[in-house]
Amino acid sequence: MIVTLQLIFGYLFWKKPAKNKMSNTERTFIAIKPDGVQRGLVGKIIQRFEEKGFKLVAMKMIQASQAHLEEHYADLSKKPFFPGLVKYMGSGPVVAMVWEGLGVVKTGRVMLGETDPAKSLPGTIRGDYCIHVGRNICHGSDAVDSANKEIKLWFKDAELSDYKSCESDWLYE
Ligand code: IDP
Ligand code: MG
Repeated sequence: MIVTLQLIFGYLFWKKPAKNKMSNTERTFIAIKPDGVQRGLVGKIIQRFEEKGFKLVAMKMIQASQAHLEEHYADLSKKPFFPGLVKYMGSGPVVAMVWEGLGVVKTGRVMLGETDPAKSLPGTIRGDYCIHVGRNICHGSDAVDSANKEIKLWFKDAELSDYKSCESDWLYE
């Protein structure tokens, strides 16, 4: 009897984990595109994420294959600019990174600015450092699900570092 009551109360008052609960360990995939690398903007872009307080979890320089880039941009495969986009992204090395922190996917996109640099506000990466939509120097995942997919596509599990940042107690209450 007591067990049954416990089960009923347990079920009624059990707090389901919120599906979209924000987490300090949310991760996003950020890449500095070939033009960002060629134009010497790697340090500046990394600095913005570091100074914000996000934690660098993985980073590598890689010249991606056509097949890899076609998979990365699969959602855009019907767009007229798709072949040019894949060619541009494969035209040189990119710096691929994983950054971690509360709301990092959404905030990362805000820090990047709009897809079209002409519509990006000053103070954003694209607003400050580039001009044309086809040469917008950086990539950032647009949602938590796509971030997780992109991280899997670009990094092996063993390449993701698991460490506690010494800043974390001063960044989060
Ligand atoms: P995002 O990078 O801001 O998420 P998406 O719409 O996902 O923007 O497009 C992916 C990339 O495709 C852009 O970052 C840009 O490099 C390129 N792109 C998007 N629209 C155009 C266009 O109209 N012309 C040329 N390239 C484009
Ligand atoms: Mg996108």
